[in-house]
Parts: sequence; C-alpha cells; structure tokens
Amino acid sequence: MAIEPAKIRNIGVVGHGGVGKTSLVEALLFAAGAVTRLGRVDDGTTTTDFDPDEIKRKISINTSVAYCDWKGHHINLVDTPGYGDFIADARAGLRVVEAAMIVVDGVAGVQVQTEKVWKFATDYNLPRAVVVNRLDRERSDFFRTLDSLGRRLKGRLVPLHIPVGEEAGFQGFVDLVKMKAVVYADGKSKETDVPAAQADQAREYREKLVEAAAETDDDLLAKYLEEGSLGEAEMLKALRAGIAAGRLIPVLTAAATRSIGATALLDLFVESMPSPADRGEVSGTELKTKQAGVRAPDPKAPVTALVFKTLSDPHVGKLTLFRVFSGTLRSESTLANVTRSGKERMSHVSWLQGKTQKNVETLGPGEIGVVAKLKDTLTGDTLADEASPFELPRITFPEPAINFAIQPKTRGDEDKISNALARISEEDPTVHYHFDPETKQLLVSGVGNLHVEMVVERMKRKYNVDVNLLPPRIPYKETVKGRAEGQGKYKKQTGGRGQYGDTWLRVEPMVRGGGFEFVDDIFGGAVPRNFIPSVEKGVRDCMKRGILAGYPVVDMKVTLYDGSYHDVDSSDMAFQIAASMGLQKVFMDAQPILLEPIMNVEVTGPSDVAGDIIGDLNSRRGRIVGMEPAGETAVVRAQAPMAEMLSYEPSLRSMTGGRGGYSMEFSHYEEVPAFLSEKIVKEVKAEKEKAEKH
Ligand SMILES: Nc1nc2c(ncn2[C@@H]2O[C@H](COP(=O)(O)OP(=O)(O)OP(=O)(O)O)[C@@H](O)[C@H]2O)c(=O)[nH]1
Ligand SMILES: [Mg+2]
Repeated sequence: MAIEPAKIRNIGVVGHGGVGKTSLVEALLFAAGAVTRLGRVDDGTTTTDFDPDEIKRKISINTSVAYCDWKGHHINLVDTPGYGDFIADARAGLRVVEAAMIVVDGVAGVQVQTEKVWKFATDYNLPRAVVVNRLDRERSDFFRTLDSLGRRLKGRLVPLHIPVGEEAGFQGFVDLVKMKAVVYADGKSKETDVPAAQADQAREYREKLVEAAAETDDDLLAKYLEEGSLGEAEMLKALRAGIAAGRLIPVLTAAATRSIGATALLDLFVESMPSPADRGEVSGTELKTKQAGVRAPDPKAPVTALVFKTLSDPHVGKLTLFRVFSGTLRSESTLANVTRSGKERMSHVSWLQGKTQKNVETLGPGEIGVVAKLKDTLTGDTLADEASPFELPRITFPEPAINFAIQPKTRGDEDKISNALARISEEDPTVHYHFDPETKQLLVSGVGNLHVEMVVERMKRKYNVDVNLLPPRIPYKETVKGRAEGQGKYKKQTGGRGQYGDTWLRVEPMVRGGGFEFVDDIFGGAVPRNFIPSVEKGVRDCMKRGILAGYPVVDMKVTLYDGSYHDVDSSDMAFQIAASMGLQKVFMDAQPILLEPIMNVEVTGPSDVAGDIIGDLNSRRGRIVGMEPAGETAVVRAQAPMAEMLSYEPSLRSMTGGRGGYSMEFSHYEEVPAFLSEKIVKEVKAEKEKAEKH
C-alpha cells in the first residue's frame, strides 16, 4: 500500500559545507527510532554518507535519502552536499521536496553556499526552516547568527527557539510557542520551566513571534493591535499557515551530534510543512499535444516521476533515485522515459535508508524511491505511463568550469578509461569529457579541482584504472586587437586536374562576446557564388582550431573582399584551404591576443585575516570589488583570472586555519597580459611538438 500523500513530508536538507546536515539527518533518524545507533560523520558511520569517498573525506558528495516515521507521518530526508563543487546536487534535491531545512553553523553564520541554497529554495518557491546548528561549539552565538541571517537572506525570519546555555554549556532551548524550556542531559530531553535568568529575553522573543504570526493575516493583525495579544490557538494556526506558505521562516536551535533539537524539528515538519497533497498539482508538458499541462498528486492518475539522482556501482549496477508526482508506481511495471523516448522496466522499487533498500510493492504520489538497472535513464529525466506521456521540467546542471588532461598510467588503458568516464558522467551530469585531437589529450572537465580529483579516485576504486592528472587546462580563447588584410592562395598542379583557390580576407575585432561574423563583399564574381560557403567554412574551421596557440578564435569579423578562380581547377576544397591559409596569415598581422576566463570570487574568512586574503588575491592578479566585515567573519568579493585561482584552496586553508570558504563562478573573458601570453604560446607549441613526435 502506498502512503497517503497527506501523510508524507519530503524535506530537503541543504546548507554550506560542513555545517552538520548529515549529522542532523542522523539525529532525526535516531530520534524517530529509524536507526538504533547515532552514527557519526567522524567515524564514517552515518546513514547518509556511505560512499567510500564520503567516509574518507568526511564530507557529503552525493545526495542521499533516508526516511523515518513520526507521529503517523512518513518523513523523507534528502541529505545534500554543501561543498561548492557538488552544490548542483542540492539544487536537484530541492526539486523533489516540499520544504527545505537550511542548516547554518552557529559559529560562521551565513556562508557562500548558504546564500546559494537560499536562492534555489526561492526559485522553487519552497517554504523553509533555518536550523542554527553546532551551538555547542566554542565561539558559537545564536543571536549573532540570527543577525547575519537577517542581514544576508531575504525573508521574514522568526525564531521559534532561544538557546539555553552556550558553547560547551549549551543544553537546549526555550520553546517560544509553549514557553517551556527543553533541556538535554545524557541524550535525554526534559521539559522544564523557562530559566528565571532568561524569562525577560524569552518574553521579548515570544512577543516577536506573536507579532509575526499576526502579520500573516490582516484581520488578525487588527485584532492584535487592538487587544495587544492573540489567543493561543489562533496564534498557532496563523504561525503554522505562515510557515507552510513560506511567509514566515522559523529559526530553530540544534546541536546535531548531541541530538539537541531533533524532536522539535520532526514536530515542525509534521505540523507546519506542506505535504505533497498540500502542494497540489505540478506543471509540465502533455507530450501527446505538446501543450502545457498539470498532474495532481492523485494515486489514480497516470504515473509521473522525476529522476533526481543516478548512482552507479560496478557491482550493483545503476541506481536511479526518483520521486513520484502523480499516480501509483508498481514494482515490475514498465514505464516510458519520455525525455529520451525509451521504455524502462521498473523491476524492484524500494525506499532508501541511506545505502539500504527496502523493497515495496507500490509508490504513490509524493513518495521517493529507487530502482536498479534502468537502461538509458539519466538524472533529470521523467518516467511516465506510456499511455499518458507527460514531461516534468528537466533539471539543469552547471557548465563545467575547469578542464584537466588525463593520461593512462598503463599504456593500452584508453578504452577502459573512456568506459569508466562514460559511467561516471552518467552518474554525475557535471562531469564532461572529450578527446582533443589537437593536443591528442583526453580532457575531463568538472566544477572544481576537488570534483575532478574525485573523478580520478572513482575511476581507480570502482573501475580499476589508474590515471595521471596533468595540470588543468585553462579554456583560453584567441582574438585580434587590430585590423589587417591579405591574400590566401592555394594552387597545385600535379598531373591531371589541379587545385586553385584564391581569397583576399580582412579581419577586424568585434566587441567582447560578439562571436563571429562573416561578410561576403565580393563584386563582379571574383569568387563565384557557389564557392563562398566554402570560404566561410575554411574560415570557421580555422577559427575553431585556433591560430596563435590552438585555442578557438572569437569576437572577430572576417570579410571576403576579393579573389580569383580557375574554370577547371577551382573546387570547394581548394577554396576552403585557401581561406584557411589566408586567415592564418592575416590573423597574425592583426595584433592577435589571448583571452582568459575571469572568475567572480567570493571568499569568507575570519575578519582578522581579511588583510591577508586581500593581499593574496592581489598577488593573483585579482581585483577586489567589495569587502564586507560581518562581525567575526569578513566577506571579500573579487574578480580574478581562473589561471591564478586553481591552487586557491590550499592557500586559503593555510591562511585561515581551515576557517575560510570560497565560491567561484565564471564571469567574462579578458585579455591575457602580454608577458604571460608569450609564455602560454611557447608552452602550447612545445606540447604540440611533443605530441607530434609520438
Ligand atoms: N560540535 C559539534 N559538531 C558538529 C555538530 N554537527 C556536526 N558536527 C561536526 O561537524 C562536522 C561536519 O558535519 P557533517 O554532518 O558532515 O556536515 P554536513 O553539513 O553534512 O557537511 P557536507 O555534507 O560535507 O556539506 C563533523 O565533524 C561533525 O561531527 C554539532 O552540533 N556540534
Ligand atoms: Mg553531509
């Protein structure tokens, strides 16, 4: 029997790296009795960090799912990674839930990825709760964190708790709804009166809570202003409705590793967060008519399910994690992958408790499940009834930001490598790879350094191929700064029919981002009409291969203004070659330059080392664009060349003693300074020569 949609809560657990999401999920599972032991990230024993890479590095890399029962409700917890390289998983995870639990660190407050996941939740219109975790740590401060939340995140934040005790003495919280304290000792909680020393503070925050609840409804607000208070039931109803609608964002306290705050969160999910039934219809496309349509969370409707994660393992095979939005999905049924037009057999469908599968007969609307061994289904695809195909909006993933060349350690391993990469990129849509014929190298691209390193580790562990990672390749581009013109002529007379093409080309720079423009300025048939596309093709091919250093040429206008032909010997090929030869020459006369990618960088770190962070960014040719001291943490915003930021992570770690964080995003292209440009051109030439010798 599938579970009634009204009795399901799907919660996405998101936040910056290392704030305690996985630990908190563990605490929730433990509090609800779904696990009998409280696992620990530091021991590699949590339910949701089970991958060997996760255990080794003590961070989450993949989204994973666990469930528990609480007061007659089935709660699915979607634990997502917080590390920047893997944040796309958090976004995909939020596509399949009704609410987000945003975890922040009680020491660091709002961090780079906090703002990112906040935006994802806003994009998907999700109600959310904020949990201030790790309140037992030295230098943690609930009120300072609250302040940083208020300054940096948009939304009506309202504390439901204030902490009792602080740092190592953190014992629990005052529940501002009940006006009772919940204190923990030896892992057990006890409800007591509000400590006398905190009575005033509790009253003050309780008043803010009532006011916030009243503000969600005009009539209620009028009554509150008139009478100065609200009835208990009325207040609670308004508060819950406000939270469910996302108009109020509750802030709670926690210390996951001590289980503090877990039951309060479970109660909040059940009482205030929407169920799949509350969420109602989802939009998508009716594929028979190609019209926009909707699907209701109705067990009798046609099946529609969205794949939000794919895991692959050489032993178990492929695992596909999905969420049902409508209909009842049965084990042993066949569904259509409407995104790729194929059929898939849903052999055994299961719930997931971390890595453990629990077989179920059916999955109804709102349920999250897993199935093994689908053939062609990838993350973001929709699975639906063949008779009633309906596609949900696809999940998009960020473009890769960084390229590495890889080399087999053992000769002859090339096939094994491509096979492994094919499987890995199937599992992780942010991994791309291709062979570069120019340098004869296999390039792997990913979101960041760590991401690509992990790909290499996975190749070794799961697919048993060892590769060397060569230094990352920066995706430079080429362009010109000046104008030039000249001839490209190709003439060959060998035996029978010869080859003849003759073109006169002019090149001019275009604005940055202008791309490419080809102008045909031939009068009087100097180059016959039918050969002009060949000239353009020759130009385009040559630009793609690059001229100065083998990087694609961009932002350039090329005009064909003259030429000549031969009645017999001229051919498409001859004109292509002539144009390509001409362009290579003219390009070099037009002040060629290299362009490099510039990144937007945001660094957070302790304020006392902000000066070092800025100095270091300057030495990396960075431009500081903003600096925001935020109490003990400072935020520095800068633009810096990608080439200088590849090795940023270890430097930041050593500058901040591990207390810093950063995120980086592509911004635009800029000219590479001349002294560096020369060096790059030389290196590429040397590389090419080496490749040719092989
Ligand atoms: N003192 C203290 N440490 C905590 C608490 N919660 C988590 N930690 C520790 O913080 C570290 C990170 O915890 P995780 O649960 O892995 O954090 P996460 O947010 O899941 O991290 P990612 O998934 O990698 O983003 C681990 O060493 C935990 O033991 C807490 O409440 N108090
Ligand atoms: Mg985690």
